[in-house]
Amino acid sequence: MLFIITAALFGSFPVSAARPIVDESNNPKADMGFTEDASPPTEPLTLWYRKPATRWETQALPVGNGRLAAMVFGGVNSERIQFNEETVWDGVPTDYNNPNALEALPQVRRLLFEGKNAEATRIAGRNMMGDPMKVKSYQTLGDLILDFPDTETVSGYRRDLDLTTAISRTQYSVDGTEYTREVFVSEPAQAIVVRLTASQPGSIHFTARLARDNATTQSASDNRLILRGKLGIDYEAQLRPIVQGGSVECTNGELKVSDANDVTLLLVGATSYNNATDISGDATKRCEDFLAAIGTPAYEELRTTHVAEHQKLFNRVRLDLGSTDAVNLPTDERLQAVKKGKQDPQFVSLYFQFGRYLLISSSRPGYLPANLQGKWAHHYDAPWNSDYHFNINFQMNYWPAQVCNLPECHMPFFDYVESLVPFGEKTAKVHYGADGWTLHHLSDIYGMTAPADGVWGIWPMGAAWASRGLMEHYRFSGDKQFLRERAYPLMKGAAEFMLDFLIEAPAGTPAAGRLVTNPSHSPENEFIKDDGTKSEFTYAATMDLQIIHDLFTGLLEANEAIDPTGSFDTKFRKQIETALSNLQPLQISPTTGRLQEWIEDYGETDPHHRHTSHLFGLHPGKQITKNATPELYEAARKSLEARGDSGKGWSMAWKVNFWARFHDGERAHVLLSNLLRKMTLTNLFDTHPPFQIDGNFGGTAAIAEMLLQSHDGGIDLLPALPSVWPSGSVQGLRARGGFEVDIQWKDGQLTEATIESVNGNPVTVRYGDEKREFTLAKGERATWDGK
Ligand code: FUC
Repeated sequence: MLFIITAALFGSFPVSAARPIVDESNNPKADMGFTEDASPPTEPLTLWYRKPATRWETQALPVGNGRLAAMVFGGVNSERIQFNEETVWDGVPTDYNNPNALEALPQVRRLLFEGKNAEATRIAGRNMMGDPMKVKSYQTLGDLILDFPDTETVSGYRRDLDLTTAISRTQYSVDGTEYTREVFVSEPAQAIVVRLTASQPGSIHFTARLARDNATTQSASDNRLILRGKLGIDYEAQLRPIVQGGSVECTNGELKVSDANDVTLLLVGATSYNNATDISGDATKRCEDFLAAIGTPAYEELRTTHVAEHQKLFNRVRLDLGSTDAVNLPTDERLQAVKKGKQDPQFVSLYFQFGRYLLISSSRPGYLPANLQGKWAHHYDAPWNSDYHFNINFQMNYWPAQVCNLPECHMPFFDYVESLVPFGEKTAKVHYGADGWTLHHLSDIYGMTAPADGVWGIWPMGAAWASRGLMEHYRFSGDKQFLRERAYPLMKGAAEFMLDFLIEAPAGTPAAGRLVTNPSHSPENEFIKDDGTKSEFTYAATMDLQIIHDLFTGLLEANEAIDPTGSFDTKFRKQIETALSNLQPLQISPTTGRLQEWIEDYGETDPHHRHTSHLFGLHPGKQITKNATPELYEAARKSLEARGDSGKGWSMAWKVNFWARFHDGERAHVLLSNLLRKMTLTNLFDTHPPFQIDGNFGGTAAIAEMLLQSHDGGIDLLPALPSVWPSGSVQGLRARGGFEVDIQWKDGQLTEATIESVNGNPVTVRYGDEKREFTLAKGERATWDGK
């Protein structure tokens, strides 16, 4: 019989400040003697484990719908589900610009041209930084804690995350009763859904509470739990239970469920954030509206719509690199084996699909883009604020979006970058007296576009780099309306800034008479001058020249695509052509044969520095390619050799992409193995440490880049296939020009590829030294068989 006591009679009343979060790492029961009889997954795209998570960064499992995110621990006596809502950021709308900056600019420029780097650094540090020059942190929304009756007799424990359904499941038995918990974040329902079932009726007993520092909790009518608080924004979470059987009490901020047959918990969250200048929304109403819109559907209905929505995106790409019996091991044991040198190609496929899963779960149309931790952060003061870093990390998050067939997931990046334009226009004016728009190395959700953190933040290249993402969307999709209405204006604004910012290098400098950037950095790296002094601050760092080349050539490409007769935006096109021909060219060091990182052939303080910025033109850019610029290509290879094979997670992921672009499958695989062995945590998150998601995304993109490239005037099939993946197949990758590509190979040789044309463009396809031309109508497929 259904017997539910509601708190409706008592109405809604505040009870207490939220109690502290349970830290499972201090819970001795978390390590109770779990038996090892959990069965392997039937689906190889599942992460699974034989023990609950004790540590957030390394073990808990991520679920998300692009706006909400959660980390599931899978505890037996106590479950912790930490959750996020994407706009829970500390801070308030702020004008970060510094009115003193412009006045200092000419002096700083002169000093840098004169080689007085230290003095330039001092003056720039005092006058040219944003005010304030720090952003505040993205934060957790809270924890959902479920406390169960204590037990020490658990058998058959297993927790997992099925990438194909985006559901995390915890299963175990206590005294003959099997318990199952499923957690997912539904995009259609805009809720975190927790489902508790048991094999015996009336066996579900637990208390639930919401917890967060500096928040209050309440119990409300219809048994809702409410968590509420304020940073600059107001934030709120509401949990509503749907209970079958047994009894429910909801008092003092605690929900008590006894003797239930099954329970569904719906957890919603919202803030008062409307946009970067308006935080006057109503968080409470938003939560109530979310819950009202969901109603009281059957769990199966919620689950089915969630899975269908996820699979619409996830199922587009399949990757088979071969398998071994390691596929039957729990994921932590597999990772340990990989760390010891086991070749486990299916683990690489799992890692690849995990990256796609993370993008689907942290970046959906209509919401903010994935930040440094996607949307997963348990902190109040996250590493690097869990913000948007534009000097590689943020862009790297989106490297897999197009090629891995998730262009919808790229949309939040475009929306966010566009939202920064008015702020970037102001920064361009106030800091540089320039037209157009600019942004520096990091941003937040309150319109930060000024230089941040320190003098290394005076790097006004962010807008130019970010707007290439929109051009890439056009290249892959052929969407001319998008090109004309969104990509072109954004790139044009970034270029208008550059036209004003570029300055002719004076006589006596190595770049005399050429257009250069000043001030400039090769992000976060330092050089040694002939007199032994060190500096990061300079003019015409190679990366700047490559980013500008990429932007200007991208604009010319866009201009021609919009109107092949050459009559579109003619005056501006000519300005770009002139500036491009006057831009300081890239230089090859006469002593090392490497691509120079700086305007002079300086010494390096850290030859293995994590940033390899001067190879931007090799990847993600396309200025340096095997076919078009063979000399620069060789010089870039020497630079990469010198940088070595180590680095932080994102840095290693970048190097896999570089080696793939050198068509060196063996070396790419060495770096990929390093990424998996040294920089991958038990839950497959990339570590910086502690956790930074760009390594996952960069790694996923790199695996695709090893199998398919399309940046060098055609499609390259299997350009960097390592010998450890002798046979396999990939389906559903996308190529520039508007193609979907399936590839199969055996004994290290291509056996068949099909290229489906989405736009009816002609295409050159290459495999090794062989080259074929295809002219395909829209929807037509060409087949390349291996013979
Ligand atoms: C860049 C990197 C750091 C870190 C930070 C978020 O500044 O140099 O390693 O990834 O971004």
